[in-house]
Amino acid sequence: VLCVKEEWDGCMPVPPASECGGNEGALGSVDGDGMFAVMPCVDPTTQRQMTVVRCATRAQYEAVVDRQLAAWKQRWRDETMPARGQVLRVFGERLRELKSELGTLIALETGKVLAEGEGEIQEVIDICEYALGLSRSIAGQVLPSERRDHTLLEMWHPRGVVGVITAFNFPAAVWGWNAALALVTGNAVLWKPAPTGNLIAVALTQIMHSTLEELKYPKELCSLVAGRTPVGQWIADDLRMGLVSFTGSCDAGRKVAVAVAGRLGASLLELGGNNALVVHADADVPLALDACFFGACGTAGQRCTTTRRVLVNEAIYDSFVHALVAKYEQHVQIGDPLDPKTLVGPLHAAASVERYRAAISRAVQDGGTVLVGGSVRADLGLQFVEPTVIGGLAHNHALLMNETFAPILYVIKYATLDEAIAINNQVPQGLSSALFSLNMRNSWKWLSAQGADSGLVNVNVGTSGAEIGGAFGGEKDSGGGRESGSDAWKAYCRRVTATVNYGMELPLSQGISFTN
Ligand code: UN1
Repeated sequence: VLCVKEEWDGCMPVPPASECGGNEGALGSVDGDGMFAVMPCVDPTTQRQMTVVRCATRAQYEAVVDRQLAAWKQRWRDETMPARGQVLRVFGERLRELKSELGTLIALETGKVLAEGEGEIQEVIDICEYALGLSRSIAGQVLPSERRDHTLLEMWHPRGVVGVITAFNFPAAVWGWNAALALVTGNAVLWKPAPTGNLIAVALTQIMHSTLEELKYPKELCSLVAGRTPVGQWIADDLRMGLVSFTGSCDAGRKVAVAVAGRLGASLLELGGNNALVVHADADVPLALDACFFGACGTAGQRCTTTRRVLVNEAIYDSFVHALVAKYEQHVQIGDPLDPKTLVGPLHAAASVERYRAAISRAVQDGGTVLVGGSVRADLGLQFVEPTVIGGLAHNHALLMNETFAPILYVIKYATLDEAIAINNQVPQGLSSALFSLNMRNSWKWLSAQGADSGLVNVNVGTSGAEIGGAFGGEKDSGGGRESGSDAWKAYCRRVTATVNYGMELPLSQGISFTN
């Protein structure tokens, strides 16, 4: 299971801290053949250590990137786009065959429920198919030239190696969006997964390696370096990275952005959200209730698109909140993520449980009321918590301005749509927003420039669960990057503006005459 081990045979002595990608990592013995900096892979349901993954050392990292660059120049940069698309086609087919096994591995490693684990693999399959389509359709353009007998063109070329740093909560799909588009546009991909998402990363990388080798390409085109923050820093600081794509918290994203900008590099940031779902007086209430339930409880509240705030119009506030609480009471099924009946698995890490506990006790201290949930379910395991709804806090209370990555939903009462839009937009993040209304004026206003200021803006659809066909990403502290569909592929390319003169003269632009 240790891909690093496969590539780096033999014993590796413990490297000095400055050269090791596992700063907070345990030092462990692997197979009794030496000491390594390792990361434990822990099942969040039982806290059982399943295995360990060795952290890359600085020397290993350097060698991996060198080999990637060589493979890229030799076999990938100049390959045709339809041929690159075939790699994604075959890879996607393999994933289709293994969807249930890979979905189960995600559930085991992250605590996500089975249906969502499989859904994530489906998302990778979908983006592979999307990339296959792009491989026959990506187009530059021909622009009008002001000079006679000249053609003005725009073309898109690969950037080189794309560093992809992913978060624990979508340990497969986020890499999939990045890798599929980066590969089809002609880049090599270096993946640093979250320390709690290493197993699915190893599995996907091995499937990608066998696909590449079967199609006679070097496997180094898609490499994996496991590690903690130092490995992410090496990627951010590395001039050889044509693009750094980072998914994670706003705080970590800010550090990556500064490091990459410091070397004038390109970054693509997909950071936190603080997403509101607005239920207007003219809403289809059962629809809004379902959307709220999935948006707030799905993935145990650990999506960047999770519904964190529900703004309810004063005319229906009491009845809506009553129905929402009843829905939680009847349908929240917490338990083993591998049991198909479970809707809410454990939080992925012990630290998340602490953050959940701290947010709820602060809310209560400051006058909030727990309407449903609110407790850690120690009877089920150390990392199980109840999805929680809290009322009674001001819309600009610190807890509602920040993202707590746990299933806590705050309810807020508002009077007019303008007020709801203002509350929706007052937070620093701007990833996803949803309005439930059957009124055309309200809906279009919400979607307009006067409306929600996030990257994803929905009507009668919840905040989470975006399809791959649209561009995915947010504004403000959510990072500003766009991944997945639409023209997100452009981020993985360098743009070339080319002018070709097929005439006998050399006219200068702007009509300048440079003769005497
Ligand atoms: C994330 O949580 O980082 O829209 C991504 C969604 C998913 C992606 C979430 N398709 O909820």
